[in-house]
Amino acid sequence: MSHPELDVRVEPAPLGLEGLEELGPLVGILVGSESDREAMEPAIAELGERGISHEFLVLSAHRDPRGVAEYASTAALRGVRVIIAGAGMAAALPGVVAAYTDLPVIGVPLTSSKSVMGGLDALLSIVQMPPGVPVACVSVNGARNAAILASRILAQGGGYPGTPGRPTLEL
Ligand code: RP5
Repeated sequence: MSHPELDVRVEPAPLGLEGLEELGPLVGILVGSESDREAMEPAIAELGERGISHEFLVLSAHRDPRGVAEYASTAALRGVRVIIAGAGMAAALPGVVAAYTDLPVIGVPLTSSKSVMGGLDALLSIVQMPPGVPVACVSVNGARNAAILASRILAQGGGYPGTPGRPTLEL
């Protein structure tokens, strides 16, 4: 709905769907801030060693909620099969991602230099998802375990043999 006299649009702009025709990697790694990058490098390294395709994006649930919604709601269409989301402090990112996708989401609570509880704050945030919106959670700064868990989820396949979209991985 719009109000021409005020020239104010009260409906949100549509989510961008650019790039949907391009096949994405199997695992999406998200972090809430550029300052989280170093803590998530073990996940990138682990997936790289296992030969599992992945992408890394900085997307904040609080500073760029529309970007998070766009990514999460289109990830499965691009072929992504598991999402790893690391965040510190209020650590809303894994939960918001899970709100927009049925893909398995693995949360990684991170220690932030600004954290008042050394990562316990992020841990409590990530594990306290409401019923119906699950997020798996590894240990504080457990990025490598998140990658290993993602690879084990992928190793289960996407359904019965021959199911369209089933990842053809040898792990
Ligand atoms: C969280 O706030 C991020 O995941 C990060 O761990 C923390 C601090 O972010 P910056 O202020 O360093 O960007 O949302």
